[in-house]
Amino acid sequence: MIVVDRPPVNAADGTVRAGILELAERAQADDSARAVLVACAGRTFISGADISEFQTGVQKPLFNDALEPLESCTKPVVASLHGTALGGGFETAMACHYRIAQPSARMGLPEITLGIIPGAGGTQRLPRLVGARAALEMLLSGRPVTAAEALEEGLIDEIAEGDPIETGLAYAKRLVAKGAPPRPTRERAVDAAGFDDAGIAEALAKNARALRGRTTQEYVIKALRAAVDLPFAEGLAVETELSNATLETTEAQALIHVFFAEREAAKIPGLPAGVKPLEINKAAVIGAGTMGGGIAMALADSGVPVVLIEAEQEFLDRGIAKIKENYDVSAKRGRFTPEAVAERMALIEGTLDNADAADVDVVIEAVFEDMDLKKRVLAAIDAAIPPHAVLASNTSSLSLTELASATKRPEKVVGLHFFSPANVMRLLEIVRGEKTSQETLATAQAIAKKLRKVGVVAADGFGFIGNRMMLDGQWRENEVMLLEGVPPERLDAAVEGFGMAMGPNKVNDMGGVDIGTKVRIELLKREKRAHPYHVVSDALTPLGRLGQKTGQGIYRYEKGDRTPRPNPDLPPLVAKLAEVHGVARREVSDEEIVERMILPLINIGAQILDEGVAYRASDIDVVWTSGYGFPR
Ligand code: T1G
Repeated sequence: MIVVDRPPVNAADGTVRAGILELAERAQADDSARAVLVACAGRTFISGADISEFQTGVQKPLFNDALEPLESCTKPVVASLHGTALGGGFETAMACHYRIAQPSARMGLPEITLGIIPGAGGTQRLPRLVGARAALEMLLSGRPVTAAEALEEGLIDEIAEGDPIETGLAYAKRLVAKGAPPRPTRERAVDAAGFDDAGIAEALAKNARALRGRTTQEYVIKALRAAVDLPFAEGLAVETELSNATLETTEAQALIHVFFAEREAAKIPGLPAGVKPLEINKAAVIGAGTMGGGIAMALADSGVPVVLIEAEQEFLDRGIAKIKENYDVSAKRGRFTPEAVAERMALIEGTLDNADAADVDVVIEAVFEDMDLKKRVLAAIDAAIPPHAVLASNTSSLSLTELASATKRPEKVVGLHFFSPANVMRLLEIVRGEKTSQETLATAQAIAKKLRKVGVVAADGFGFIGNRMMLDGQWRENEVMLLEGVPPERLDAAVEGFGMAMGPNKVNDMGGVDIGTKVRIELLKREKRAHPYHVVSDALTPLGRLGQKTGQGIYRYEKGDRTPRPNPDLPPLVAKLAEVHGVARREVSDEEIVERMILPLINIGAQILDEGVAYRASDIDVVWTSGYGFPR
């Protein structure tokens, strides 16, 4: 029996690999051993190679050296999977002769999400188990499969409920009893059906959105080609070469950085060990508009019952109808079954009465971005909810400390700044006011984890982290270049070419030009900014040119069509503003556009760090990669 026990996720570093190697050789040499079981203690089977080794240096023995004696063992070798058998963990399982799994187990090769390809035989053994075409799909998406899917595809031999070691032992004994032979995966043939140009093109198209601007997919295809064309040992050598090459890419270094940065962001410096987050069993959301509705959906998606509070029946009905419509659209796209939609809708209870929030653990206020209105709403709900409950505001620009002063529990007031659509966007900016307690911050991070979001803590300053960098950095320069005569199409195309999900002018029109203007009005009450500061957008708002929702903003839109089209009304307005603000028109290269859109993010980020608005530099990276479309 080889049992790996390296909490929290049995990541396989050099010590784990050395253990597997030693015990596999010992089992082979031990005549009393009739079979070998590979299993793990704790919450999961091996969840991959220890990724931190890619930053500190990979120790010996290498994975392939550790797996060789497992596969070549002359006794049946069984892997018993539970939790998440990923990357090197799943490769270990595929190097075993037989695999069983718990019903809740998931398994796969997510390496492409780290900018690398498997390096422990995954690209050579997986196609031998499921065929090259199916292997291509799994390697390009990086999506783990469930135990049920794995059984259907022949990746595992059995699903067994119970303790993974006991079920593994029982299975191994049954194999011995029926004289089952070793079954090295390497000796299987590769079914290459569908792994041709058309099949490859189809798989790439299917994953095009996630692989935009990426190169790792090319290495995946080369490795699979080697699996199809070459004997196992030669294919494995090709994989090793390609896998090492991916590790050298900036892409991999960036994605591995983001992997750890997202996990680091969840940690609150100086949080005393004894401080525990509150349990969140029920929530209330105030305001059933776009943000409030999305936040209610995010809570329901995570199984948290929600009381959705509105001021008027008409607004409440409209809000709940919009939630149902959004769920129905997702169901049509196959994301939810009708039963799942019904379950989620059943978790959302609409009301006009704050008293219905008498038993909640957290309230998230998402009403109109107005200080006085929010203060009134917070003061009213403060009186209706239990003393332990946390009071959060979804404000994107107002002083959290001032909002908290309207309540009798400022230590329990925190900013939970969601991004639209709130049930989709991964980022949750957690804003700490001057009186926000450590327990409340820990609770906010726990809420982020529960909603499967990435929580990043920001101090209560001008635009927190994300909006500050956007408004003072990228978008400010974007507007200056508009005044210099650069068409929005060129500005957006240049940064999208760099890798941004969407150019600032399209985002501005999509979110609503007036929203930005309102945010700036509130922000500029806190700090002054030198002009020209977003003068184009703030000239469009009073003209009612608010973007997609009014048919024109920066761009023009046909009725019912969200395609941005050149707007002939923009240049004359911009020319007048350029004159007013003394901005000369000039030639600007695409290279300069990218520099002026990206470099200010670094400068403002450095100021934010210097001022202590962010705990750490990597938090700023997480904000922009998970909330503002910066290419990971
Ligand atoms: N290496 C090192 N540390 C890891 C790790 C790993 N593979 N996986 C998790 N951790 C740390 C993580 O940083 C955090 O640390 C703690 O464990 C809990 O993680 C040869 C080359 C397994 C689904 O890509 O997807 O194998 O912050 O908060 O939400 O071909 O972690 O507490 O100090 O994420 O329950 C392939 C990566 C590697 C899987 C659990 N494997 N991990 O999620 O916990 S490349 C992966 C995950 C490879 C081979 C190649 C998730 C998880 P800390 P967590 P979780």
